[in-house]
Amino acid sequence: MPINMFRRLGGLAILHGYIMKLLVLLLCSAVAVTCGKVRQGRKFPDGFVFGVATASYQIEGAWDEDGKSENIWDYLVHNNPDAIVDRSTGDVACDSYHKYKRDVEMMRELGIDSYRFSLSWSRILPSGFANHVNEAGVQFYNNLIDELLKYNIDPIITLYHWDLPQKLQELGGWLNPLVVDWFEDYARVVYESFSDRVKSFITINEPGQVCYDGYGTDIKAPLLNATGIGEYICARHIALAHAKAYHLYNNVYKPKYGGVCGYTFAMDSVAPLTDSEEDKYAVELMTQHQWAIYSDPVFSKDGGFPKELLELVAKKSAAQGFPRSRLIDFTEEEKAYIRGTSDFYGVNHYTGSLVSSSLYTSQYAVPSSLDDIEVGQMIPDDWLQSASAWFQKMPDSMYITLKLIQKRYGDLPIYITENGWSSYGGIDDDDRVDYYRSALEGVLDALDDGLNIKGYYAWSLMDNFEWLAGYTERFGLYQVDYDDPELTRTPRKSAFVYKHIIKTRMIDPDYEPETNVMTIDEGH
Ligand code: GBH
Repeated sequence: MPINMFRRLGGLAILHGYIMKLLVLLLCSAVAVTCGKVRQGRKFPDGFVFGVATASYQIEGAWDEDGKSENIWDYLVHNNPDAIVDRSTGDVACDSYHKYKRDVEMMRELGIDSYRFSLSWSRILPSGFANHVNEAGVQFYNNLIDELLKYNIDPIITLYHWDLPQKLQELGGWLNPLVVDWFEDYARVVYESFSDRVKSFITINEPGQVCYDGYGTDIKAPLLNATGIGEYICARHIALAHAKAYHLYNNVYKPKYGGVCGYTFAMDSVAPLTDSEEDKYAVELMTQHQWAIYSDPVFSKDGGFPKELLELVAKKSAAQGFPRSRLIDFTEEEKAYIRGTSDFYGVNHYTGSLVSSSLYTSQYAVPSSLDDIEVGQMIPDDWLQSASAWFQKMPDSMYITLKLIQKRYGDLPIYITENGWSSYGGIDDDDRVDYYRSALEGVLDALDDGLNIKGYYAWSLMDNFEWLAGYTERFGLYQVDYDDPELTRTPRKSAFVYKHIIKTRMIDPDYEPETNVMTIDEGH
């Protein structure tokens, strides 16, 4: 079996890693304890931002209150309940629409600097269009923002975290080229309403998940599953929509209020299965498929989609009898319009895999974007499994990921806009504690290398509606008791540990919280 063979080769790569670690260890003991001390003594720089992140559909609830209309997630959970593992919905979720003051209190307990949350488009614009602004929806976010500012917590708004108004979906959603204008219209309302007090905006959370998960497969709403077609049409429109919303901010609101506007990508860490040239090339192709197709148009030197991907899809499309490529390139004018439209690089990082073209099997749908690149992935057995099937703890993955950004785009300001671990529940979440510590060690390693990492947002403040996994996978620093009508939030061990890291600006691997009673420290 080729898989076994490559597992063995993967084992070799890991063995190589161990040998390197052993060498480092030996070196460290040679210069007596110093290494350990230096590592332990490392501090996050002044001004480094610590935060937590959430998203509207995952926490707000109040799905039809005060004039909000249905979005694609409301529509999915109501019309296709079997698509959600536990047949749950986000109708109530964490009820943050009503409990936002408790949420802010939790942030004060943690001592965070900044809160990243997203806005529900259909709460602000119930028709999807900017013909009518729902003042009650705007008021909810005003209340939240004012509550944050009262306690010096810096709000960072994501305009779009996957909850498209259903009415726009019925018109094609991200596959309709007009979405570029619809998004700009929505962005204008958002900037008009909030940019006097909010200084950081992210246009879109994870274009790759919007396009690939939602249109190119069926792992996110609207479950379109137009493999090899939907993700590529969406990839074009979403880059243009982002750029248009960026230009609007940059031209009109930045001069007036200051502030920044950026874009956030999901990046898994991809490493070659072996040291061969083929596997290194496989890493490049998987990178192009996974995130560079979305970020190259904005951050690469020449703009546009990745060259190899364009060529591969054109070739495959022709061989499959399509009269034109399934991935339509930008015009030169569009390339120039999109390039450079982000004030920082936002990265959501969780997991990783080893890749190789020899792991490719013909099991992929034809056409599909994985079939286009002909690369397969594997996860070594010894990577710790989280509660989410897709999520294993890859050693050093945070550091590797941050270095990939630097390698591809040079030095630019980076925000880690999400990072966290999933469990089945329970307060004693030692695996999550370990995960946060290693990820943050990776951040320190990257800072040591001179990367300009400005902040880190833990995903997530509390357990929430984990998309198709419903409430079965928990990502919270705070546990939410869904059986309790009060939806009581209880800090996990990881909450105490994160608080300690924020307070000391250091990672103490031996820190054990002495209490399970959370309090708000002075000054918060
Ligand atoms: C984030 O995305 C989201 O922004 C956030 O809303 C979410 O709650 C959080 O992750 C935790 O999931 O093909 O089934 O193997 C993370 C991005 C999630 C992208 C998993 C790839 C693979 C799904 N990644 N996904 S599957």
